Amino acid sequence: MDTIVALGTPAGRSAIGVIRLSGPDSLSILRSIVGDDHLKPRPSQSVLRSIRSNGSSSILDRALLSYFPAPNSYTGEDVVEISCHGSPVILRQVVDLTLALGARPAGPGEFTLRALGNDKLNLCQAEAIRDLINAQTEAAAQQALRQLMGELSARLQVSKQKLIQTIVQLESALEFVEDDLPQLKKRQIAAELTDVTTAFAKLASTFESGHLLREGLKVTIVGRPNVGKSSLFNMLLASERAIVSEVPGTTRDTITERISLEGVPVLLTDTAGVRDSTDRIENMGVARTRQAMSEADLVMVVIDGSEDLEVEDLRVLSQARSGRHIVALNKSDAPSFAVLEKSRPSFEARTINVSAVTAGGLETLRAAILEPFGSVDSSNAGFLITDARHYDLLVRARLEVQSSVDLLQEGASEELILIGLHNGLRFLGQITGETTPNEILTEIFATFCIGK
Ligand SMILES: Nc1nc2c(ncn2[C@@H]2O[C@H](COP(=O)(O)OP(=O)(O)OP(=O)(O)O)[C@@H](O)[C@H]2O)c(=O)[nH]1
Ligand SMILES: [Mg+2]
Repeated sequence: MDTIVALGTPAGRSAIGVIRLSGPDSLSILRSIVGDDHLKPRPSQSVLRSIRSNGSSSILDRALLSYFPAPNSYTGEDVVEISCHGSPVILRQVVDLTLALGARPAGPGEFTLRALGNDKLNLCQAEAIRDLINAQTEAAAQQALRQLMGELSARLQVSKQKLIQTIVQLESALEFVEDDLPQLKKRQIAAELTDVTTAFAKLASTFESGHLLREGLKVTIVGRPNVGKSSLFNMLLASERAIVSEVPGTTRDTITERISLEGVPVLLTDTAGVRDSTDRIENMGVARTRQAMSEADLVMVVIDGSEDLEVEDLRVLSQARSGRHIVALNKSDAPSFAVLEKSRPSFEARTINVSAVTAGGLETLRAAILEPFGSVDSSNAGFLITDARHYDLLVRARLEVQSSVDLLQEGASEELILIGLHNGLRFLGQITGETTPNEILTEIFATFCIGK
């Protein structure tokens, strides 16, 4: 095994930059760069030393050094952490020193891959570390943390145990009994396996919310000029981000900002008002509006409820119809709003009366954005499946076990029943990593950042 090195903190200036080494030569490399052959910091202690380039008397930096001997380290190998001043110039020089002494630049997630190889964590815990780092909202970070603490593995372990017990029973029946399984035994096994499939189905059903929490939603606000798109955008952002004015055609370009709705990360895009124009720049803006509309998970069509519907409103509505959309009927504070309400045709889509001026309807609008995507209860104590890979394997495991239950009830032979159970167990093992093929592992770790 070689020794790997990477910057554990983001590239760029910062107060402190941490360089991390893992592998058998970590300590000897550390000793070389501080020029002390006997240095051995205790795991619970950091020591302050000067780092010098090889054979030179000039100091590169004063740094705090930590040493975590194998196997009690993150990777399970000898690990060294060097906390330098966070200057990109210094960090580069120190990393280069370690490279000259035989370390190799770490690939994405390679520290965690080594931790996995040394059984410091299982695969879904490793993935949780990646998700924790990437989490865009508190709720998403909470879910990642729960997965890291082993909640998913623990839940799967219960079902795994039941599957293994059933497999043992069926296999011993195969070996020792000439006759078929007694009816009572069969019923018992069927009940156990049904418990397993129910648990899988229950866990898999949390994916809709979990996926939303992890990936978030793209929401695009569209409408004809001056209906209050930018005003609503600012209201949802709780900040005066976009320019608002009474001049139609104020917004020329798309503006995107991130917000959190019930813990779901939402990328909200304000767009240029859609109308036929002879202005070249405005038309470029409208083209961008169309693009943002086509990329959205949900389109919010804004209509000015204080005025009669215009042809342009109907045009935008018909363009939005092909995808998920809601209607924000804005300016509900205006006196004409109530007057027009009586004659206004109702819209096909979910319609919310709002006012960007009084913030009336804001909560309803926030809820309506999430409504089409199922209920997201990120506040509740439920554990959620957030990763499509886990979901897919759970569904496959459930189908396999279900097929075994069906075969059992049809009176099929133990050999046949066992196939589904072994497959189910294998799929579970792929979630936690015991049976994950190497090429899949490579694919998963390619999504990690370098230095983790
Ligand atoms: N009374 C009232 N006026 C509003 C409301 N929302 C926006 N306005 C006014 O409507 C005008 C247009 O608002 P904007 O938010 O700039 O409209 P827009 O849809 O972004 O317009 P463009 O960028 O030109 O497409 C401004 O004068 C706002 O103050 C509302 O809820 N009530
Ligand atoms: Mg605008």
